Amino acid sequence: MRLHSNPASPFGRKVMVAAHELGLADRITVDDHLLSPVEPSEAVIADNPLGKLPTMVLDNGHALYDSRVICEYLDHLAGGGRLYPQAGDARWRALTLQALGDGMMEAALLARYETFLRPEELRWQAWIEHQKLKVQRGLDWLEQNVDQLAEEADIGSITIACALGYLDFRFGADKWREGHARLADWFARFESRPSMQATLPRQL
Ligand code: 99T
Repeated sequence: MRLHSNPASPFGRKVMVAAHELGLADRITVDDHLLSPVEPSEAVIADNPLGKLPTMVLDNGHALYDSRVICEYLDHLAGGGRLYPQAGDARWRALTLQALGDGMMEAALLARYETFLRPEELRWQAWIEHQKLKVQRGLDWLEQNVDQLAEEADIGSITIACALGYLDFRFGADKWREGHARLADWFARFESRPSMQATLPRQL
């Protein structure tokens, strides 16, 4: 399997953390790309019309995206039900945590594109602030509900951990740990997992 990704992408990290947890990482060849919405990669677009990372190309040539579909595919490949609790509450909880973590990463990424990518004269401060407020509300909710986060890896805990790792990587100055001590403790434990250590974000 070939994965179009980027070592800075929290969505790409989510896929690789899942792969490490499932014992599948060495079956994936990673192709790193530098791209943005205004400087897309033709190689990625050839496999995914959205031009987004991560995109996985299977050995039969079929492409899978986005990170949710790829993670579910990997879980299936590893026998199923490993990262996705099968029963009742635990399942809906893990999937909803995945949605929260993905949403926090999307909001953080939109705030980053607005500052880093958009020409200065076109920047919209209220947009940045409201994207960051989504992240802030997510952090506040997680701090209050930290008992919902599994100590073991499932699709919910992996996604939230990748979102927090992305905040450290791109928004360190915002000091998300302040006011979120219980969440910070959970993250410190989770981040020590070999799967998280093997996928630390870096600039390409
Ligand atoms: O939107 C684009 O055209 C380029 N952006 C991406 O491909 C980002 C890279 S993170 N990926 C996504 O937005 C994927 C979201 C999707 N729902 C999923 O896979 O779950 C780059 C981070 C950074 O450079 O800071």
